[in-house]
Amino acid sequence: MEVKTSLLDNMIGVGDMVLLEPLNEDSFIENLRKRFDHNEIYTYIGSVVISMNPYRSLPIFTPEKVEEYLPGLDEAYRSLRDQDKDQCILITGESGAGKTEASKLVMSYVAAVCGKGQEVNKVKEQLLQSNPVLEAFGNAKTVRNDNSSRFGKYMDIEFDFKGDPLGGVISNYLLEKSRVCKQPRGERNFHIFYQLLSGASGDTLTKLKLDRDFSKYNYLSLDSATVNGLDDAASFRTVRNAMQIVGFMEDEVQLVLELVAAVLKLGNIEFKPESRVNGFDESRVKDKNDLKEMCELLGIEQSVLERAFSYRTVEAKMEKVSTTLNVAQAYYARDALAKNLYSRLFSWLVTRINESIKAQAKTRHKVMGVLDIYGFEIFEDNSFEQFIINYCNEKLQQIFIELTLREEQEEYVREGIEWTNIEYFNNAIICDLIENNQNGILAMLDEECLRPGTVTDDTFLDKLNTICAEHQHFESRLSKNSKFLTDHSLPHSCFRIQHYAGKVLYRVEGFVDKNNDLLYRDLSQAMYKATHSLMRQLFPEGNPAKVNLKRPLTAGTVLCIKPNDKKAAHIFTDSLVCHQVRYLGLMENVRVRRAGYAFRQPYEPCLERYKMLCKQTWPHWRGPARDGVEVLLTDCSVPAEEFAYGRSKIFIRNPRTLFTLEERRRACLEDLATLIQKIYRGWK
Ligand code: AOV
Ligand code: MG
Repeated sequence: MEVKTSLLDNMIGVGDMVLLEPLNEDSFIENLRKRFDHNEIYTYIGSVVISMNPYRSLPIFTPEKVEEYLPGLDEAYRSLRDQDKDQCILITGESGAGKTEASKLVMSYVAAVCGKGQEVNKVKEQLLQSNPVLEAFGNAKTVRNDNSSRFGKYMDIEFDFKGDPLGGVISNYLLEKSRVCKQPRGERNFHIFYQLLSGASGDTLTKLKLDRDFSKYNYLSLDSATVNGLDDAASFRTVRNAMQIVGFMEDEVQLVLELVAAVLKLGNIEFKPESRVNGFDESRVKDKNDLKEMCELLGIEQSVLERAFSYRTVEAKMEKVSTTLNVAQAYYARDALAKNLYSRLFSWLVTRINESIKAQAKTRHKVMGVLDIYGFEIFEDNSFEQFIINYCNEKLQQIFIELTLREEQEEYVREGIEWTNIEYFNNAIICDLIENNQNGILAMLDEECLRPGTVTDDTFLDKLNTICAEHQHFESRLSKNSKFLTDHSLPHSCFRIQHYAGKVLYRVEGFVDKNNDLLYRDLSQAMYKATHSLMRQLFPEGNPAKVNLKRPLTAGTVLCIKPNDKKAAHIFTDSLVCHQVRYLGLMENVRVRRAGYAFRQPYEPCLERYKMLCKQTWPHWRGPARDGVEVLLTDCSVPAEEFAYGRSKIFIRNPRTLFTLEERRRACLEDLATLIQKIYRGWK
């Protein structure tokens, strides 16, 4: 048996890096490559899953197979059901590495393993079908990924005590709304625009006052409007169908599509200057047809909107003053409105989906959270959006480090388990550079946006330069960090951050505006007056409710790796994989795991749960719980090297050991139940 296993390992590599001999970076990458060549895209580091993007569909993704191929998930699910612990699955990796596909697999897995009844099936179907809806509105083709997520998503799947799904809650973070108005070269707007124009019936389009031709719309980039392998018309039918399953009424779908159409119309409104006697140019709408149609779609009085594109009311010292908008300001106001309309529609969709899929609070037992964000991005031209996206990834890497490297090692030390420390790169220093309350980049940007006087992107950069000058992860041309003073590869108006996943050069142009994201009050008031029945909900005065991310305590992790930069199957580029293996800290992770223990539990609950498996501990153990656990485990003849006794907890090396105990316990309980029934029948 042993010989067979190692022969197999030679061919297709080992399934758990913890077992890899010898362990070094070369053998690590070689192992990934062997497995990739044999369609084995999952490899473990203890409970962490490494997933290699195959860029083609493999026959392993049927629901039945999912279970077999993702034992890590199985562990998360069992812990949730048996150990009564909330679970969280964090999915990380750069753009295009396969995070979103992995998150969908988690959901298919859940659907495959648990209960079957009619009610449960409906819940499962709704949870699964929320994906196509959110992807249509929140994903887009980018240079890195034809179906790139442009928002962060956290979904809690809620279970009852039997482990059947009851429903879910989705939270969304920071949709990249600037995409609505402008897309980088080679990229598209959100899928829904193209899907609607390609897939809707002629009748629907007429009602929405739309034309099938993409080129009629300013907001749709044309150089990459059609994407190989994407059938927008078919996707539109899928999305419509999914909306129906999730529980949208026909008229709600219509309302949503009206807003999508209104955004396209809005983009076509153009302005021209009109000279005034006082010498100022005042903006006027050029051709009123698009304005008129947009107002009809939303039920807004045309004159109200027209005025809001020419004037803006400013409140000063209890007085309302009306100032005129020039053409540039009018375009700015138009785009701000489009971005707000669309992003608020997106948030509304999430709220609406949550209404359908939410579980009955009474019966909720445990949750499994799945986090899928936009992956780390480096483009030729990086702006505010990349800055925010990369910051999110930096934070996620922090959580990952905390969970797998820092907390893990600290706990061994705390519990007095023999331990040799393993060094790793902690990116907390980069997070601090960005988020520090006093002089982090975000704080400085906010401060600059609030400062009276002339604020431009360059004044913001000056400010950054003076404060960040000494930070080793920050570089700019003006930086006092002399090594970069002569670095002419760094253009003007740019700064560079050494992120955990690579150096990124950001251009400051647009940072101030995008951070301000000003929607003039006249426009939000005009929207609030609209008769379209969603508008009042989309433009309430005051703050939108904040989403807060509560992360359950224990976590499983999926790390997605991109094998090549060509979005192609069968290609494994060593240097690219190696780079990802390094920045994700995978070698350090294997080292910690190898020396470590997968599970731990305080002595009391452990003894309480398994005491029935041993005569000496059942029904009561008199004495310290630690000793009881020792007696129990010895009695169950679990090998000594499987355990370590900490100060307050028992540490178990292999999760399988725990499952064996669980199975014995279940058998024991069943025997007990049978016995009780027999006695009961005897009485009758
Ligand atoms: P991402 O979520 O990590 O990127 P996706 O999950 O969207 O990446 O994957 C990108 C593409 O790779 C998919 O559209 C598929 O074509 C292919 N792919 C990924 N995983 C698999 C798989 N398991 N099997 C087959 N093909 C796969 V981004 O959202 O851009 O960060 O912002
Ligand atoms: Mg994604």
